[in-house]
Amino acid sequence: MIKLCGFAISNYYNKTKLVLLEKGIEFSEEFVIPSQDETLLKRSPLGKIPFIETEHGCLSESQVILEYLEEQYPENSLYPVDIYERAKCRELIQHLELNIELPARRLYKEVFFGGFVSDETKAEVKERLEIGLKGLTRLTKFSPFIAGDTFTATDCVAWLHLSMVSIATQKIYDTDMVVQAIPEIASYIQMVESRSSAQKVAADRAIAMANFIKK
Ligand SMILES: N[C@@H](CCC(=O)N[C@@H](CS)C(=O)NCC(=O)O)C(=O)O
Repeated sequence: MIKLCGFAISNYYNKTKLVLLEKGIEFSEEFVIPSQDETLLKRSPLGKIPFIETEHGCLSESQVILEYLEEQYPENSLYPVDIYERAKCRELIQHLELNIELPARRLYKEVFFGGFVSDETKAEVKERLEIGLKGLTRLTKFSPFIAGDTFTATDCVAWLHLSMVSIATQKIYDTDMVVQAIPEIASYIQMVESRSSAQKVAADRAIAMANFIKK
């Protein structure tokens, strides 16, 4: 059985968990905090989460994990049949991660962990996000799902990352840059959150967040 390792506050962990739930794959979870501990580095090369444990060994990097799960468990596919459409889903995922989530991540220290981000970094991130979000809207369909008429792996990624970026930009810039770029985002998020898989991920995330704040 697949073991998902990490913690439920991480959007990369939750992306992987949502995919496991959507595909109906049996899995267990192990609470693991990122670190440079030698035992962890043997399981995850940079000490990051998430990673999974398979019958063959460990696997890190959430997108690689998604692709592995799709190939190993082809039932309940989360990609379109058409090869070009599949690639378009992956193109959207790559944009979401490289051009939106990754720049926004530089704000998380202040948004979620009580740290401080310099004004220079905030200005740099804002510029990158404006470009990234504008670029994303040249690819999104919202008809009603992000890549077309079917729920795909891209929705698993978009729901988690765009929600985080929305929270982060509201807190840092006093404006929701996601809503500004994508007016239909609220109804889209609501639609994804009507799925039982997303509800489970959100409920577990709320518990993890409450435990984190208590500490
Ligand atoms: N590209 C990685 C990103 C994973 C990642 O950055 N995870 C964060 C938690 S959300 C982490 O482990 N951070 C600890 C660190 O950067 O050392 C993936 O897709 O899995």
